[in-house]
Amino acid sequence: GAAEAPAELGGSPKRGRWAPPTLPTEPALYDGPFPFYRRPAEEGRFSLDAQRCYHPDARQLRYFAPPRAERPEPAFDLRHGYRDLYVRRDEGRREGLEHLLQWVAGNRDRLRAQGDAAGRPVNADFVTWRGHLTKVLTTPYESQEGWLLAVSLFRGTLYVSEVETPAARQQREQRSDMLQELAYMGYKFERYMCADTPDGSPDPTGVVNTNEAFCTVVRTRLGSHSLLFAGEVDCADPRGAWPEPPACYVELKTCKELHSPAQRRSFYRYKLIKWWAQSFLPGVSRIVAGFRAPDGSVATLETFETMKIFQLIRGDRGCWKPAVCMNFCEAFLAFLKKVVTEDDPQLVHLFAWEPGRPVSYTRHQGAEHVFLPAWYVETMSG
Ligand code: 0WD
Ligand code: CA
Repeated sequence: GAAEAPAELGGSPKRGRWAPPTLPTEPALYDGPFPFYRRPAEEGRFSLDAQRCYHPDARQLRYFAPPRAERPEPAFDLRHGYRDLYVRRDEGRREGLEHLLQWVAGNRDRLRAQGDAAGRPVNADFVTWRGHLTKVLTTPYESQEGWLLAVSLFRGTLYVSEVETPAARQQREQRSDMLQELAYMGYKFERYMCADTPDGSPDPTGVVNTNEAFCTVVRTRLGSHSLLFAGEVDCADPRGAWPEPPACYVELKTCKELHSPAQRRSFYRYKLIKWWAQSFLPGVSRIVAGFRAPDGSVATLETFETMKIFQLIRGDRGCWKPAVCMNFCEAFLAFLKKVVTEDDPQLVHLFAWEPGRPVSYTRHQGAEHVFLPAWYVETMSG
């Protein structure tokens, strides 16, 4: 596609000395036709319970149960319970790909290439979290936060796992009470919008426990790359226009109230790109936003159809383009395939990116950055 050439650009030798290739991220280099992206198909589901324990089922799936009107009456109070009804996940525990790998190991009989007993145990070029791909998609337009992605090739499949940057770690550990309350408010919004059963109604009086999660595992293809990834989804709407997963899933978001056309344009430019990338990747068809007033109340809801977001931004010159995001992702995946060619779970290539710079990488053999657990390597080697 349009984005194949740039991978080569950074690889030129400097004054005769070999320099490892880099990948440029300027949007103009990826401005071509939208690449092939196969409609994502759900391959499986799993849940994490209140103790953060893995279950190979949909027990944590919740159901979309919005108020009848666009303006909830009375308004939702997103601050309610922050002090006394909040059980927080231990974010210091880095989980890496752990739960996704548990799902893969549990489904290994189905994931092998059909009729190919000698082939790779997971019939996909890439295995990763959806959230990591979201970061890749938005890279050409990101000016604030860089990322670090660790990559290992194991039995024919590239595994991609995020490593927290020192800057992100510092931010997380020093997060102000105000930012922590904002994060809580996002989860509280879900309690007002979701029920535990398809015909139930929300019970916003209960505890918010961020250990709980429902994840969908999808399979898709971007250009020549087959992908298997998991993402956490907020709820399903079995009565919506698209009743089948993954299109039946609804992503819930909160956002500061918009008061002027300038605020709305800025929201489209800087926030909607992340919402779009996150939901487009797994084929989630709708995003429902609650707009917060300064006192933490939500009186306005707005629905964004994922496939129609590009129409909202099309008129704004200088805005982000979905094709650029996808072409960059395709080029990045091609770059990984080109660089990481030795099949060895103990070998890790760390791909690093900071705004204003190209993507670069370093090579690490043994211990330090190894992220594929021994139990997984053993299970998948048998
Ligand atoms: O340990 C790590 N480095 C990470 C673990 C980083 C990112 C995610 N995770 C875990 C999450 O806890 C969850 O089990 O991976 C799973 C979600 O993966 P994803 O869907 O690929 O992640 P992403 O698209 O970034 O986030 C989806 C949702 C978030 O919704 P919003 O509306 O805020 O985007 O997953 C939740 C959150 O609700 N989430 C988290 N929950 C607890 N701890 C975290 C986190 N660190 N990150 C995202
Ligand atoms: Ca959400």
